[in-house]
Amino acid sequence: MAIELIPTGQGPADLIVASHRGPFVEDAEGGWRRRVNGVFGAMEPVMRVTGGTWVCWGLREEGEPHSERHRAVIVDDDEKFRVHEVLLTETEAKEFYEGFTTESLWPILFCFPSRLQFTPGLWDTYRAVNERFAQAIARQAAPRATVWVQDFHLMLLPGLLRKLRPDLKLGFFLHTAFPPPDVFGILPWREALLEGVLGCDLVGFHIPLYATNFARSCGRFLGAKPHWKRSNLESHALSPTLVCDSLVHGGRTVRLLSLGIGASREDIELLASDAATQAYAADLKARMGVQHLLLSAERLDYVKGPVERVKSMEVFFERHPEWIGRVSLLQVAVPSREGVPEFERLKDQVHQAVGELNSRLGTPTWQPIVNLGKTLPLQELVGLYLAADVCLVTPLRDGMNLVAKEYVLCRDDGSVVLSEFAGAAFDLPGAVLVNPFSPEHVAEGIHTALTLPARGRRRRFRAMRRVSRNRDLTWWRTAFMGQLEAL
Ligand code: GDG
Repeated sequence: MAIELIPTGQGPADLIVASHRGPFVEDAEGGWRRRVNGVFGAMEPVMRVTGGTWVCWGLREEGEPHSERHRAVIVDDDEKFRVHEVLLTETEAKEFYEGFTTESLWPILFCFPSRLQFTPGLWDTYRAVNERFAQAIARQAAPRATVWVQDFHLMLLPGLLRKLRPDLKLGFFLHTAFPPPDVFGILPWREALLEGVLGCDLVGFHIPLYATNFARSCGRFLGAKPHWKRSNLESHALSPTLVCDSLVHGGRTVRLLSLGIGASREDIELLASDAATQAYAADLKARMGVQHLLLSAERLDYVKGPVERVKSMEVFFERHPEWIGRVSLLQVAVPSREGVPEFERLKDQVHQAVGELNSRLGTPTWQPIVNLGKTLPLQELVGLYLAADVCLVTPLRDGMNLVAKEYVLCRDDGSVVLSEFAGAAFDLPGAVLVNPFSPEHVAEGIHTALTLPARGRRRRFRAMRRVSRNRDLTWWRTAFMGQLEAL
């Protein structure tokens, strides 16, 4: 798909999607490429269908007279939607993104309080950026327009918008996990963040547990009144005993929705059925020269557990030496938050761990792990899905995890070894569930996946495929927007 962005005038929009950044990055030659990230990867196909205006942050050039930039997105010669950038200076962007959201919000939402850092002043930047978004949206939204806010970077935005434009219909979707109140409560700004989200009419989460945790925090810190129901969910590491579908706060009712995001089925299936992708996959499998290829693909991030996964591979080969020389893991680690010291250190740790394992067990013709520290074109990634016998998805915690769902959409057979702490574990019943904190447990999960009898494996795969096909991105968008419009 050829993408072009051209400057255009602003007009009132009936649908506005807001996220911290936009889906495209300009390259050195003035062309545009897609940003690799679960949120943008999901919302761009949504906007191609719905149209509307995507409000996000852009970087302000030195001395640039305007504080905002408005462009039309042309995909294959058709205008699909608009992108409206709120321009931040480099310092504002750094403090907002690498600062507050990365060092304070991210570790708390994923339950890693020991990684939390507080730098004085960053909260003020976070609030100021949310205010700038609110003003930009308030100016552009048509009367009674729908605004759909994405993710934790903009938690204050709904509350600010409700004050500026009470006529708007406001939805919010949290793409991350949401922790129990004991962990969320560590944030000194917990009340303001929750108040901000409760400015919405509808708040969406991937799974009921996150909605439950959010509602408990709203009850504890704001005195909001959640409406509880006993859950009839199957027993699972992520199943709460009580679920909440609405809460009352400040005289208003806010609906909560659990709606696991699905993969962009048309885009993925189209690439998987392409003869060039299939030829690439067959060639890759032959060149790797192993009986079974394992695949992991993710942004390089500690929540995805990349170092723990290398340890699990080591334990796997120690406990099952019969697989040495017959199994390799191809690990794609897309650079993420480059320049942030914590993430740079993680890259070094992964390289070191992979290097040590490869030099200890590898041979001139075989390596336990092949590590690719770059972004692949989507077609190549789909080629890897086709080539891999097992998809290894072992985040320590994950909101959903689309890689698992995309892998399943590409194939008729295969296995997914899946962390029981990824939202996807709730949606993919046929996966081999593992505890990613335990290398022994993951090692046994990999062995199980490789030795499942063919009939049982196909039955499990069919169960996952049914869910991934039926609850794809179109289903998710239609369900969320349908609920929001109905309020
Ligand atoms: C958040 C939450 C939640 C991966 N490698 C390459 C590549 N990818 C694409 C995949 C997939 C996406 O990136 C990653 O999806 P995740 O689900 O892992 O998303 P996160 O970035 O962690 O984002 C997550 C998600 O939001 C959606 O709500 O599931 O839990 O953390 O789509 O295809 N794409 C390309 N090259 C790669 O090498 N082109």
